[in-house]
Amino acid sequence: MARAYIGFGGNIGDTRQLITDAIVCLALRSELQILAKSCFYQSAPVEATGGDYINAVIEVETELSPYGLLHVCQTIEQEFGRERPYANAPRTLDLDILSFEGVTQNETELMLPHPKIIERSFVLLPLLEIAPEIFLPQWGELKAYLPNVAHQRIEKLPCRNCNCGEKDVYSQSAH
Ligand code: PH2
Ligand code: MG
Ligand code: MG
Repeated sequence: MARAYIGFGGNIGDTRQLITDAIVCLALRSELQILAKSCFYQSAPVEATGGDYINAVIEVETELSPYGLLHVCQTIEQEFGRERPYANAPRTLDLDILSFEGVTQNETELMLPHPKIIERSFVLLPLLEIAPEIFLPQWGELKAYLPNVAHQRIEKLPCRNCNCGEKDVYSQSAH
């Protein structure tokens, strides 16, 4: 079993609902278990156009390979109406594998860990919420990079009766 982190983002439509629904789709798959989910964050577009994004991060445990998990993520993006007219275009839903156990690879289709983790507050904040001590060999402790992204506008949204941030919230409902 491998531990992986997946980032969600979108800025078209009711993104909070879309991310919630996408997480339910993931939770229904027998090949992975959701261990933790961050709160939702509203963030200014980074190197992108359009309105504010909603972002979140989840922690999963899976028997899938990195490409198997990528396939699952891309299938869900398609199901939720993702279109790719140009790079970093506004989107309904983006799922990015942020890290996958100890895997390091530089392949165009799937770079691991995601090369921009440490440059983006919309990834670092939700990721550190559910994995405060996360350490990646390439960069060391990720919390050390927070000052570098402090200028990027981001706000943690109030929760609506969810258990976000708590561990193991989905493990029972996943079966
Ligand atoms: N995703 C991008 C580019 N820029 N900015 C924010 N705030 N949130 C995102 O999810 C995002 C972005 C490319 O995937
Ligand atoms: Mg992305
Ligand atoms: Mg993506």
